[in-house]
Amino acid sequence: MGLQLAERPVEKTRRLRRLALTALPLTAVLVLSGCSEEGKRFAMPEPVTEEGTHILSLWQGAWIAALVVGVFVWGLIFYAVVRFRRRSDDEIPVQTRYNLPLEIFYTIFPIIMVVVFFSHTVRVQNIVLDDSPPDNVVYVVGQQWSWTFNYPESVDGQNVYTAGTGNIIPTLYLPVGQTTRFELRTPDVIHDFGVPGFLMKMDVMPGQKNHFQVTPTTEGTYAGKCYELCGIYHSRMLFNVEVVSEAEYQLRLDEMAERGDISDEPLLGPDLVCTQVGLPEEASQEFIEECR
Ligand SMILES: [Cu+2]
Repeated sequence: MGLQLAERPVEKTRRLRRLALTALPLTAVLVLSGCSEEGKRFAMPEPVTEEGTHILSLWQGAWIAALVVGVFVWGLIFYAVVRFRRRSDDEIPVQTRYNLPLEIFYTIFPIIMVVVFFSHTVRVQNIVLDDSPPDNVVYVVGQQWSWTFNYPESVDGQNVYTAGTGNIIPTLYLPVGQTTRFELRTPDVIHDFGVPGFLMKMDVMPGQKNHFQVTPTTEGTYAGKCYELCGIYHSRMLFNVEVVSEAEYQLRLDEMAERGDISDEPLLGPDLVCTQVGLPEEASQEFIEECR
């Protein structure tokens, strides 16, 4: 008996030390990651469009709400574990079966949470999928295995375009401060058009006319990609986005026209979108020439 009593405080100290050793690095990681800009965005990329800032706020709000609830629940768990632990081998802790107020609370509270999350999601979705008339329209065509960007009625009332291939990464140009609508089309399988900096992506489906619009706020070059595993060379479906001034935007469109990348209508089908998998760059240029 005397031995047992002597061991207990030592055991307790050991347990506390172990708990501190686990909790300290975890807290340090949380606090330090919270200090960085990326930590404040909860690992989301920095938004470069007006719509992206709304998506970021939704993401941050959801994380903060989830963390507050998490801390509350973890607190209750630890409180119950410590407060109602078994204190000796011949004792059973108090066995409580029903607690009506508590049961009502943990039924109603999650419902309120779901309603709050849902209403904020719908609000942000309505902003992001806003259909008001845009300043520009770009027909984005996803094809195995690249992208074609069409700018209809943009140079002398005609369509100009940039067609990527499996070896040529195409660039999409967008004027800063203007709203551009992406009309998403594909002649083959389901792709998914997205740019991390926009915090937005959308499926590109055969027979389905999906669209969304963005208003870029910061000039710069951003990477985009296909987010849907669309086949064997899915990983080649990369593209660049250049957000430029209005003057440079017009200049880039004129360059496309000068290069001969001009047509009456946007190139939407497999016959007109000339891409080929696995060809070296010169060969694929030849292929494009032939195909025109
Ligand atoms: Cu794809």
